[in-house]
Amino acid sequence: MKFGIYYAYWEKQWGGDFIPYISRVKKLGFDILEVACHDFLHQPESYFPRLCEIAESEGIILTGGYGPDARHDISSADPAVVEAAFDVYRDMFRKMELAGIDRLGGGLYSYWPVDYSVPFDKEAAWERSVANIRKLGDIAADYGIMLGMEVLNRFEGYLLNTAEECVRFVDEVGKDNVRVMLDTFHMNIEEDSFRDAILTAGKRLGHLHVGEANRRPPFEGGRIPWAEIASALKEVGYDGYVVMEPFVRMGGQIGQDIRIWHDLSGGCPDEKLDSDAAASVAFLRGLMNG
Ligand SMILES: [Mn+2]
Repeated sequence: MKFGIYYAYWEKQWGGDFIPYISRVKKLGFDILEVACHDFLHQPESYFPRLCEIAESEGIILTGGYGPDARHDISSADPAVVEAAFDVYRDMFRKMELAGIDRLGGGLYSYWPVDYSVPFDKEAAWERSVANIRKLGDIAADYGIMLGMEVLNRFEGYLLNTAEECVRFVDEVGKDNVRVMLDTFHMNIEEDSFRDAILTAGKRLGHLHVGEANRRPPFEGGRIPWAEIASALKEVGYDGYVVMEPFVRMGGQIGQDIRIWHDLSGGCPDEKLDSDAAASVAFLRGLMNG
């Protein structure tokens, strides 16, 4: 198994320059750097081959995360919004290919975070989403990209809240490159059992995010049953990536979107964030590869 971390651990705004994180995460003991594809639209074309080259030279794998804006909601009832979504994804996939990124995960089947002041019809959104993700899966396949349908908790999304729902969704879509994606932070809220959720996903599991219940990096003795998760992953023969997605600092658009209203970092310097991440990946590696 390979292990990664989402760059946003150190940031307050989405996007920006991911290149400095490549050597940093390598030094900390990771195999993978997950980047945000939110503003690939605004990056100059020349950025992506450079990103690819530097990652390759460091031996770091890049993966992509994306929480679609409401203006790019593929499940929308407004055809203009859906068309805008396809345009954004096409551009993103092309740039991902240039950057050597072969998988994208997140609430791609809807938008994020959901605005509950706007009324919605889950059944109708589900139908539109299945039909449009089917098309999106074919487009992604042209760029060699796998799409992870990330199951989100009720406060952030309404379409896919459990592994069972996601399996049903992915089966309706019926594309090999459209897979189930789980995240222990969301599972902790919605699933009865971590093990059962992973077994339910089974071979359809395409990507996994890990984090504590309060989104700290996983640690031994934390509140999430890491040994149970490791053994369930082994049981289903999961050979994909395990990417931690910690958020501990307040502020910026990231703090706003993630709802961080108290400082979980204790105001620590970046060096402490680094050592916590290094300890976390060593722990996961020992547990899951052991
Ligand atoms: Mn996640």
